[in-house]
Amino acid sequence: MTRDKCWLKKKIANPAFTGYFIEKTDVISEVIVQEMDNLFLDCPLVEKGKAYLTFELVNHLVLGEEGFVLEKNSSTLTLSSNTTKGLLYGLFQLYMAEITGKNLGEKFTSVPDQAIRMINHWDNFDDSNFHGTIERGYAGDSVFYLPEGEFRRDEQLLLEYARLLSSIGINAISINNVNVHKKEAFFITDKHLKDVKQINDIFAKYGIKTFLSINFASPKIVGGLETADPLDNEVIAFWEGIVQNIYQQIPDFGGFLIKADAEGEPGPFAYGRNHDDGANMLARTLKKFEGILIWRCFVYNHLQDWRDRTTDRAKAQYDNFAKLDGKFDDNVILQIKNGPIDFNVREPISPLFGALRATNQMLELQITQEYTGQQKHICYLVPSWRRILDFDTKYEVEQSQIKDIFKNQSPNKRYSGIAAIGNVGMDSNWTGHKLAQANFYGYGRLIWNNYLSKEEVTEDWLRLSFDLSNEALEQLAEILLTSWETYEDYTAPLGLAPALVKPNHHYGPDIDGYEYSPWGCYHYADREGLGQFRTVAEGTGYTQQYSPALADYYENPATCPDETILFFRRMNYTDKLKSGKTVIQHIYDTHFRGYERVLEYQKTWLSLENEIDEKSFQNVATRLEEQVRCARDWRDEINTYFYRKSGIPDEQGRVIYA
Ligand code: BDP
Repeated sequence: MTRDKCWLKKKIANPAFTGYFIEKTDVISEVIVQEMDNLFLDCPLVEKGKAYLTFELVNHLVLGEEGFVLEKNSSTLTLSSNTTKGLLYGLFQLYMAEITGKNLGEKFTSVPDQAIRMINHWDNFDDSNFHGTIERGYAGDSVFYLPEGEFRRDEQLLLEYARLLSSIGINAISINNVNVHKKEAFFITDKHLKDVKQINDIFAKYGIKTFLSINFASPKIVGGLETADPLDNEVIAFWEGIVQNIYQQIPDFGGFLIKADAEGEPGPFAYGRNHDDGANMLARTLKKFEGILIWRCFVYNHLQDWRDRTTDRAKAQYDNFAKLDGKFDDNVILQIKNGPIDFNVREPISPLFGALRATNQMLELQITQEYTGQQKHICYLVPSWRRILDFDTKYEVEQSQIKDIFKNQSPNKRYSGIAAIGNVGMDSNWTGHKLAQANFYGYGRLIWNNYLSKEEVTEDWLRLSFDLSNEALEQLAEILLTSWETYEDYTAPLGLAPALVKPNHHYGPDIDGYEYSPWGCYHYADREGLGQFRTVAEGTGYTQQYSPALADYYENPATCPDETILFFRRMNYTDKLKSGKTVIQHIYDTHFRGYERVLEYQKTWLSLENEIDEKSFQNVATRLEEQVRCARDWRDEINTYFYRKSGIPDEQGRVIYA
């Protein structure tokens, strides 16, 4: 399938750019030579006055394994790094600077802020019904697996994907769903290792490590044992054999990712063991091959009784893992979702961040828009990730912001970083919605450089993707940069997001869909008010899982911020928020505002027909029709519901009492 334009497919149009003359080819790898061709071949090659680009392998401590320097010196540009991998990153950066017209100055040094920068694929090889699909995927089938339940083996496609990943600095990837179905459990065996190796080797060329998601019950499913007890000798021997065999065939294999004891996936709890028992056993088998074991903290009881208000899903991860701090081996990494529940449009930060001081840790974000419009709605997530990275946990440590915690509080800094669930599939533009490509691109840029502004990332992507007038660029940047809050406006205000959405597929409103279910996502609305019971004074005491300063901040109604107030506490409809509005009026106003904004986005987009390539224009225009329809549903269902519950009319008389 031919792929549409994406950020690596633009020709350098800058008339001042005269091409590069490469020197010192002896230090550059095959892939760099290829990329010189791919990226710079189409530029006007004017022999005279051509700039020299030299590559240098150096030995500069500050650059680490992946950093690079681009230095200008009269007519020569020197790209240096300690490794060829770093040179490759520098080359991509150079290309992007040429396209966006960015002046990198006389000397530009770039070193990634996070050691591991990963994409997790939730791609299904076999989930009994839907082969080759992607769990929570909205861009077509998997790039790895065919609908017939086979590996796709499309080397060209995977190479293109590897290039995209590498160009934004991704250095690790897991290639199968964390919900590991029966056939996928056999990925770790000879039955599939050849195919895994093919994928591994393609990504390795671009400096990307391949990981497999594993099933904790593999000793039973694959090995035919009676048990998967992590302390059982036969189980240990089983895993040792499996790992030994994998590394024999794929010496540079990354390691395993695992979801255990969550949402029905097997784990150590079944044997009366804990997560450190399970994780350490696996990690020890990987250790001598320098393999890593990434253990997810998304562990909670999805069968809780809604009648029992003392059980709180939000508390589960901290309760399960904070007490295990320091008990994990040094090649185990705990991977923690940004919020305590799931990937809702807005949640407070998981209280595990900052609480773990002696455990390698990674943040887990979600690029695929499971809860944020499923790549039918424009919802640009970089502004939300920017806020997450900058969030201050208020622990009394030197650097208490989220972005600093992973490396500072992981005993083995090389084993810390950020992962996210990817959003690509077989759709010709990779992400289904053209503008969702900006989430993929922005994720990589932001986790490489945790200090980049959301405006800069946005402008870069727009310049790399379209040929826009300055005015159009501003208009599109405005749409992208406001779209996350717009989505929040017309869906779930004040931290109510975990409730209100349609159960299972998570698209569109269903206010009571989760209300009397075992999933732990409730709004508790009655005729007086709504909101969770998570304070000490009135509820589960979830607030106390934060640092002392934040615990007080969230506990106290005077300081708890409006944006997540109903996540923490119950309020009456007539209570005033910090904005001065009543809760009910806020709900009405945000829903009307959100919908109006989507209409404006649509108007703006349609006015840009001449500025956008035909395919992308139609792609977004069609999806905007659906966004308008869906936003209207959200607006009217939420507003009418709360109007009926509260009996309080909208100050402006807009709500339909149908
Ligand atoms: C939820 C998804 C579900 C995933 C789960 C996870 O709805 O499909 O399996 O998270 O992260 O967001 O494991």
